[in-house]
Amino acid sequence: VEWQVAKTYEDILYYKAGGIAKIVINRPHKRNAFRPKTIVELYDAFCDVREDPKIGVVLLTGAGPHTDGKYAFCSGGDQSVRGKAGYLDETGVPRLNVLDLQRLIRSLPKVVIALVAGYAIGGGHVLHLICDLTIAAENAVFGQTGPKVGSFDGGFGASYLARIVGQKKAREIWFLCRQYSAAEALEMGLVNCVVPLEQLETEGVTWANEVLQKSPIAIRCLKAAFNADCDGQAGLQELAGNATLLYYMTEEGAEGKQAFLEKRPPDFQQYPWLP
Ligand code: 2NE
Repeated sequence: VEWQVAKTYEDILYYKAGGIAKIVINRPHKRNAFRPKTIVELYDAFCDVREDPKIGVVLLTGAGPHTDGKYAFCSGGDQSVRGKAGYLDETGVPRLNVLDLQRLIRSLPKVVIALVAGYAIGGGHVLHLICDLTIAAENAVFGQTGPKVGSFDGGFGASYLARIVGQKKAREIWFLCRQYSAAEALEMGLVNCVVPLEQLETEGVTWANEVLQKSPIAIRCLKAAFNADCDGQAGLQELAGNATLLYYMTEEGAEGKQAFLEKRPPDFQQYPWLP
C-alpha cells in the first residue's frame, strides 16, 4: 500500500491510500498512552475521515515497536498528566474527552478496524473494543486496569464489553484486571482474528479491501442497526438518520421539497402505499 500523509500532527500519524485511512497513535515511549492533545488530534482525523466520501474504512493502530522492542496499540489515559478531575491539557483544564472520540468512532458511517499489536490496556482496550472489527497480532495483550489505577469506564467500556464477551467475563476482566493473550481474546469473541505480527497491516488492508467492494449504504445502515441494538435513543437516532437519508434520495421525498419551493400542494398520490 502506498500510504500518503493526509495531515501532520504531533501525537498521531494520519495516512490515506485508495479508500482506506490509517490512523496511528504515535507515543511509543508511553506505550501509546493518550493525553488530551492525542485525543484532539484523533478526533480531528476521524472528522476528516467522516467528511471524505472516498474513504470507507479506517485502520486504527499504534506505532511501534518502542526502543525496548515492545509493541502497544494503546495503554489508555496518560497517567502522568492526570489531574484532579481528568487528564490535563496545556491550559490545565481537566478532560475526559476520549468519551467524545468513542462516540465519534461508533457513529462514524464507515468501518473502523483496530489493528492491535502489543498492549491494548485500560482506555486503550476500550478504544479497540468500540471499533467495528479487531485484528490482533499474536503478541497482543488485552485488559482493563481501572480499579488498579483509580479509574473506570462504566460506559461502553463496561456495557458494550459485556455485550461482546458476556456479563461474567466482562466482570472478571474489570474486577480482576488480568491481562489476556490474543488467543484468549479470540476465544472470548473480543477480536475477529489473530495473525502473525508481521502480517498485521496486510491482513487489515485485505479486510478493508473486502469491505470496500460492498455497498456503502448497506454497510452504514448495518452499522447503525448494530449500534441501535445497544445505544438506546442515540442508536435509534443514528438508524433513523439513515432512513431519512434514504427517503431524501427518493422521488417521493423530493416531491415534498419541490412542492414547497414551487408554492403548490405536494402530489403524493402518484406514490404507492406498498405492502
Ligand atoms: C501497558 C503496560 C502493561 C506495559 O507494561 P510494560 O512493563 O511493558 O511497560 P512499562 O515499563 O510499564 O511502560 C513503559 C513506559 O510507558 C509508560 C511507563 O510509565 C513507562 O515509562 P518510563 O518509566 O519508561 O518513563 N506508560 C505506560 N503506560 C502509561 C500510561 N497509561 N500513562 C503514562 N505512562 C505510561 C503498563 O505500562 C501499564 O499497565 N500501563 C498503565 C495502563 C493504565 O493503567 N492505563 C490507564 C487506565 S485508565 C484509562 O485509560 C481511562 C479510563 O479508565 C477512563 C477514561 C479515560 C481513560
